[in-house]
Amino acid sequence: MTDITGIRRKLEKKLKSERYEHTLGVMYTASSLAMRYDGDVKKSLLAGLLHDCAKFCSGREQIQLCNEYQIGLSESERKMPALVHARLGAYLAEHEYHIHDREILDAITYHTTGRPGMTLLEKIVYIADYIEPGRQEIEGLTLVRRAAFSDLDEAVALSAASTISYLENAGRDIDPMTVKTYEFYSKK
Ligand code: DGI
Ligand code: FE
Ligand code: FE
Ligand code: FE
Repeated sequence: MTDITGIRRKLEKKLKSERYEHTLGVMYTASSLAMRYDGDVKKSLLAGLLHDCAKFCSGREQIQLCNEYQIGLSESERKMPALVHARLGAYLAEHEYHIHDREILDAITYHTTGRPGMTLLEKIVYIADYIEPGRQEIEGLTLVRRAAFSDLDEAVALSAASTISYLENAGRDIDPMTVKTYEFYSKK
């Protein structure tokens, strides 16, 4: 039996309060989406709770930890430290929080870039991260929130599109996987 309360206490200590609040928002939003789409509520809670568990330290420290734990990073991940917490998070979920469910670990791994052909749980966490109630109101958020509860794939396409235009405007590199996610879900 997984001790959700114990994991919550541990994360509350490790994460900054805003990050912890975001984590709870994603956890409850993910569970609501699971209710809507007949997903696994418990797995959604856990994946939401742990999705940003690697965000207790900076991108640079996350890369150091990856080296230490021999987590091989892709070229994109070395170039874009913002992506690293997803892969490191899945590792920590397994080795520090003792989650061995592959579906949950994959949902953590792909929560930032998404990927084509995501499982229901992967889509739930990807979208919950984007729409949770504490998220700053950005253009189009209302639309993604509405889509999330009527057409989950449409919501994935909208949120990937919005992430891409945000990164373009900010002049940041875009991971090829982020683009593949958009292409896959916008064609559906
Ligand atoms: O961890 P969160 O802030 O809750 O959200 P996230 O994991 O979805 O995204 C973390 C950051 O990564 C956010 O600033 C957006 C950014 N990001 C997402 N896709 C890409 C990306 N950054 C780069 N450089 N390239 C991407 O493709
Ligand atoms: Fe994240
Ligand atoms: Fe996200
Ligand atoms: Fe997040």
